Formats: sequence, C-alpha cells, structure tokens
Amino acid sequence: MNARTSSVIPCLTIGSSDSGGGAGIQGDIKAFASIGCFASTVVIGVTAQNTLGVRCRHTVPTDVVARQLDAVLDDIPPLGIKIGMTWSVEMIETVAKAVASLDVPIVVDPVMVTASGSAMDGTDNVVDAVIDHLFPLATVITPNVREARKLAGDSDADRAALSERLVGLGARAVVITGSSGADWFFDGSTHRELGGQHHDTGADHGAGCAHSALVTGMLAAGLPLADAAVRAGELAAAAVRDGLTSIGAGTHPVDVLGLRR
Ligand code: PXL
Repeated sequence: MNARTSSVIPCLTIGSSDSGGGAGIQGDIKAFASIGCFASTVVIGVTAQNTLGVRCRHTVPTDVVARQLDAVLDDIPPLGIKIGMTWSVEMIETVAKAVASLDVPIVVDPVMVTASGSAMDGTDNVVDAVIDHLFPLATVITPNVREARKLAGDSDADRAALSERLVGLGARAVVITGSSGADWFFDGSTHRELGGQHHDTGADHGAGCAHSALVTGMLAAGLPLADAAVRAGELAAAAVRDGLTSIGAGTHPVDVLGLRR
C-alpha cells in the first residue's frame, strides 16, 4: 500500500437509489467523493424519482440487502457508515443486525420526507423501529426539523427541546439540520447553534443526504463530532449555494463536486 492509496477512506452508505441522481445513494457517493472517501453502497430500495417528486418505490428483498452487507463488510471494511432511508421495520432490523458489532462511527439520517415533499417513511412502525434499533447504534443522528418532530412525537417543540428529547430516546448526539441555514447540535451536554448559511437557490434536493454523508466521511477521517458537524454544515450549505439550477424543473440538485467550476 502506498501513501496515495492509504489516504482513501472507505465509507459505506446504506439507503435507496434516487433515479434523479441528486439524493439518496447517488448523492451520498458524490458527497463521499468530494471529501476523498471511497463509497461502497448497500441499496435497500429504488425510487423512480426526479426533481419534481417520487413516482414510485420498490424495496429490495431483505435477504439481498443482507447479502450486500456481507459482501461489503467482508471485503471493504468501512471506517464510517451512513444509514439513510430504511423504509420498513424488517429492513431496519436487518441493517441493525449487520452493523451492530462494528466499531466505527455510524451516522443515522432518519429520512422521512424529500426536499420536494414526498413522504419516505414507509410503514407506521418505522419511527419506533428507528428509535429502538438505530438510535443505540448511532454516533449521531441527523434529522431535519420535520423528522425530529416526528421522531420526538412533538409537533411544536423548539430545536433545543427536540434534541434533548431525542437524546432522551437513546441518541448519543443529534444534529438537527436546518432548512433555514443554521443547524442545531446537541451531544447530551452542550447545545450549539451552528451558523450555516442559508442560500435560497431552489437547489437543495439532496442537501440532507449530502450533509449526513459529509459528517460520516469526516468522522471516518477522525474529526471530533462537533468539528465534523460544523464543517459538514458549511459544505452542505455551499452545495446548495452552488446548486445545479439547470438540472430538472423542480427542486434542483445540490452540487458537492463543484461541477460548474
Ligand atoms: O434526502 C433524503 C432522501 C433519501 N433517500 C432517497 C431520496 C431522498 C430525497 O430525495 O430520494 C432515495
């Protein structure tokens, strides 16, 4: 192994395909690559989707998901894992079982709604299963405000109260990602508002996915959690600022890769 190859950090994302290319697994691959991480991918579902919305979704059988997990973990041990959209209780259990014994940072992005407003939370019991099976494994969870409210079962608490409630439900740390720019960080002892910039470009499809993948990559690289959260927030905000407004007629995709430069 030479210095060049040893500096590549393998990261795994577990989530669903976005055929439009901006979010989900596709977004995560780009976000990982943008900070020098190699992406392996376990696909739990496929969406027929563009910038205007989700037309349908198809779930990969859990035994095939388990085989993907085995194949990746046997050969390409990740230094960080992101768990995105999980969709069903059975899928959550399959994923949790495969990663529970791994001693690497795990970022749980409890995806429940897309930037264009499509619901992505599958069956009713998913909220409980995310709390019961994924919260205990997570180094940090990264819901947006709507997702935090759903998980906390509280529709009007502020972000400080929400994050405390989520830690009370078993999350070690929480970053509530902000559509209005700033993120809220709570690690069980300290609250911080992280000063992300809000860019109203109409190009934030994939922003949440990019944000959590960037946190994952930075934790995998050894950054302390608070620093990873700050830097990921800055990069995610910049990806919205630079978003690809020529792509699609709906909520345009973010650009983490500087494609227009
Ligand atoms: O941003 C959350 C997300 C996760 N996974 C898939 C998505 C989206 C948002 O569009 O499409 C597949």
